[in-house]
Amino acid sequence: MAHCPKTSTPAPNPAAPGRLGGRFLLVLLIALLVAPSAWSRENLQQVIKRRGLEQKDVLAAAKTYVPTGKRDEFIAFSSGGQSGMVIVYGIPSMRILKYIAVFNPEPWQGYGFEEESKAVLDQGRIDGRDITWGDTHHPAISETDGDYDGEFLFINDKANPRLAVIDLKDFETKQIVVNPIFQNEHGGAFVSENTEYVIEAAQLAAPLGGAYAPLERFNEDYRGGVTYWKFDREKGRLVPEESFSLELPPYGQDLSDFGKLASSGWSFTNSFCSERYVGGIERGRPPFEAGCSAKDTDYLHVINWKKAAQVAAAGKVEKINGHPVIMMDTAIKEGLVFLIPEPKSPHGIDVTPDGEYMVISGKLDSHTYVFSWEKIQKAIRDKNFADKDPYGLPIIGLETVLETQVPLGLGPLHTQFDAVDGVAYTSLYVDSMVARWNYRTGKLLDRLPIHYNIGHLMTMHGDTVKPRGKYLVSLNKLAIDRFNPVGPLHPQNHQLVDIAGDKMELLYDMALPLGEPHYAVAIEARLLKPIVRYKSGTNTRTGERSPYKTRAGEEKTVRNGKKVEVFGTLIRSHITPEIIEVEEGDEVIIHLTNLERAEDQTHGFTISKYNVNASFEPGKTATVKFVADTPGVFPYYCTEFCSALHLEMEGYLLVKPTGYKAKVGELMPKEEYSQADYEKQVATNVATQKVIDGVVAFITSHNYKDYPEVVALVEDATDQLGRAAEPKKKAEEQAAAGNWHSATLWAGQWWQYQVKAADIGLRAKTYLEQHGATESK
Ligand code: CUK
Ligand code: CUA
Repeated sequence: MAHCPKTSTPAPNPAAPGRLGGRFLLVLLIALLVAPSAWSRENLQQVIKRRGLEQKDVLAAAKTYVPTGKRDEFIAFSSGGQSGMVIVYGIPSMRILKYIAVFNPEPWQGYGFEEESKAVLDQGRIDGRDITWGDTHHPAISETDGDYDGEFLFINDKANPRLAVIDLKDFETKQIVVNPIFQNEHGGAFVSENTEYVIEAAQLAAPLGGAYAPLERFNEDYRGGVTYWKFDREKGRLVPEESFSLELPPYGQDLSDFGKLASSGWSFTNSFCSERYVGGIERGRPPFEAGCSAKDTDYLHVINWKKAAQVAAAGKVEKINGHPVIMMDTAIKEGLVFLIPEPKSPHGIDVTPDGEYMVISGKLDSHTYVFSWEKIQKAIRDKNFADKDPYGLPIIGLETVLETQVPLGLGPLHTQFDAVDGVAYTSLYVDSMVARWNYRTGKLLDRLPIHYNIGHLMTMHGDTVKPRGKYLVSLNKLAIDRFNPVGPLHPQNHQLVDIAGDKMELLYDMALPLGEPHYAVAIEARLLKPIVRYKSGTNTRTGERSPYKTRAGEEKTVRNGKKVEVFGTLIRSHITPEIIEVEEGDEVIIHLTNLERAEDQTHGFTISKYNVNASFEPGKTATVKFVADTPGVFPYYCTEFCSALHLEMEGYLLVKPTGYKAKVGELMPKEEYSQADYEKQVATNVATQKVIDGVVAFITSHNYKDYPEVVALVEDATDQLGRAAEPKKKAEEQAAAGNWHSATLWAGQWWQYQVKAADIGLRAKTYLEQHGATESK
């Protein structure tokens, strides 16, 4: 079917297309019948031997293999590091399902090419500059009552302090916000228990709001901070007007986490350079890394965000760049921020599922520390402070709140939790290991070597109130020798670990060749409910009906001075209009609507040499815009292999040179089809209809209504076949008038709709056969 003849030459086709499809089906059926016996020539033992596998390999394969047509139990969202994207994959298969474009243009999704998505990227402009990349670190799934609800995903950009909102209804980026006061950030995105706020903590201190100050004034003028972005779940957007920040000392704030259950209403942010050291070897000073790890401890910031929100709402703020900031004096007066010494140069701060403990690891300390929330609260209540920092913030003594201190190994970083109460997993960067331990008993339970240099790790729902256990993914920084070499730049390695048993078991290595993922989150697949199509004419980036929505039959081209605006449609296998004629220098705006309702019937659109590209999922309306400043002939076509006649989904943009005059006698090629051509085509169509009737008979006699997938296919096929009526009528009219050329072409168009219907019908038939539908006569 891929080699069906072109629209303009239907007559010379020797074989009826339906019969061709039928033959394909026959061949397929025979292949399916024969194949198992071919495979069974080698048994499992022989394969194990031939491939040099061990029993544990086969077991690992059986634990991770998801047979064709079956689905994964969990879906992971991984940051894509420098790619600026989010990577979506299934667990346990580790099959990559999608790259979601967030901070950078991405052609497949049309992101940054269509006007609608350009508008999203434009929200991320900084100081009038396009920022076409991001360093994504921490994805966060929206939560309800402290557990993932599967509605939204947030991701931060560490390099250019930004947050993005992805709607999990369609896995598309809907919003980017720029932090109004920071110069960079790291401790985002983390969400509160009911996604009231998304937190973003600064990292490298700088004057708030972007002003200049010399490094000599670091202690006085440089500041850190945290921003609480208000989230409006109804609208699915962050609300800058209702968001606020807290000014913090220039301590290099790092990761954050929200409290939950017992510690509800509070948030925690650690820091890694409370020395406030400023390097500068060019000024003869020891480097940052030496000065920033001189002291034994840094500070955990304990913040009462619920109260802070009230203080901000009461207007006790300073406006910086129009954004409300609670200054440190106010924070001290209102009792909003408390510091606790923590092991030096820590990385992760992770609140236990019950919210009772805060787990902190210092990269340069082999212990992981567990702070007790009860003890922290008591110290705050009793005003039991050991000291004040140079800015007057109260410091609670480490010993006052320390519950336990567990030696896990070298370079502990991040912690996640198990479904089993008390059990936690901590990544050991220097040891390249995962430690399994119990934060209640302080006992180390197991250690598993990984390859190599683990950063974050992730368990299923591992940072929620209800971790699911089962699997752990180790997000490794280095792959070194694990995969086939691909040059000096290596992929990253996500290793899947089975944590269901007494001993952790390594199951699978997945190469991730898209930036350096930092954190990932995994949700039960059943909690995600993405749509398969948009309401017809949707601007997918706003979720609203596009004013440019175009219905079948309402396509038009409107000229207004030097502006040419096209309102077109896409449907298998046709772009309307097929010809766009403009003058050199015209501004061309093309709005297209994908009229399809069928699942996965995406069309793409490109015009050669004009950097025009877009993606149209079923129901989507989008716009491309350019100035036709180069005269010439520019083919356009659909970029998705959407049907048997996909190659014919094409057209021409004609850009007439200024002052071009048509020559006398310029005509379309001479018309040439005869009555014989027409009759041959009609015979083909009649034969095709027989095949369709046969397929329909099969489907309707096989309780197809029990299969929603087939019902959708049948609807789609019926729709396609319904479209054949009009060209059929036209063909017959033209034939009656003796216009054989035109009659042949219309008969060809009639046949095309039959071919599409047959194609879909056969897919439905195959589906029924493969799913064991029985005859219901
Ligand atoms: S970070 Cu990179 S491994 Cu940005 Cu959470 Cu720890
Ligand atoms: Cu539409 Cu190819």
